[in-house]
Amino acid sequence: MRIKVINPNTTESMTRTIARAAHAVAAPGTEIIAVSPAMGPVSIECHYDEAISALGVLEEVRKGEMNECEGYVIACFGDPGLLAAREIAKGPVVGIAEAAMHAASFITTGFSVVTTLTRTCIIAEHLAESYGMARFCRSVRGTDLAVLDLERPESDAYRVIVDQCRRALNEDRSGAIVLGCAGMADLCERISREIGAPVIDGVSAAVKIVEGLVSLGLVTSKIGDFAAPLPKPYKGLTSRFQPSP
Ligand code: 2AL
Repeated sequence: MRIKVINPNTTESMTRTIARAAHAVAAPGTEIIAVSPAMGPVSIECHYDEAISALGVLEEVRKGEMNECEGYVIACFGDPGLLAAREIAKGPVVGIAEAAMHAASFITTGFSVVTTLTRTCIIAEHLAESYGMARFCRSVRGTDLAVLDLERPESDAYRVIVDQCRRALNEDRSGAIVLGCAGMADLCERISREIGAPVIDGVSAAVKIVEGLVSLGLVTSKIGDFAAPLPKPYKGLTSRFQPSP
């Protein structure tokens, strides 16, 4: 089974972190293709970054469809382009925020998301609402770490994240932590050991969910809104994204 894991930002080092997390959980026989798009922001930390990065995600899904990919993971915690990707993919497409939140809801009645910049908290809160996960989500805690700080040892990111995880368990009555950025994937096991509670990395969770769906023979339903986009002219810069008949 071939699963394409798309890092919607264009930082290759973060794509390698994501690829390691995906390979670590993939079943024997699952091929992981981890990529970042050729275009787009180096990190995604606001609505604007998300809107622009969705184009790169869609480009990678389009290429994946020509390369016999059977499922996709969108490896950014805002799940940019998720619903649009489902319209152009045959197989399942899963975002890491939805994967992590759903996984958390199976193992606790209440989880906290620990994420990067405080301004991104609202994005995670909106997603929890739209995924029906708000009643499981006891808090979304920002760390004021920029996404690329996660790559800088001098940022002390690990300590800052662990501190917020502990506060989520103690002050918010959460039973598990959802990591709110794909760039945190490599910290998951270490944080879990340190805080003594389950910690969910969405990249690993999404890979296992896509694997499970593909094994069940399930594809994205083309009945209703995930049907292929209607062919029509797209003008200007967007013309290369024009849906073909
Ligand atoms: C993310 C993420 O997962 N990748 C990225 O560039 N931004 N999410 C976040 N909340 O900062």
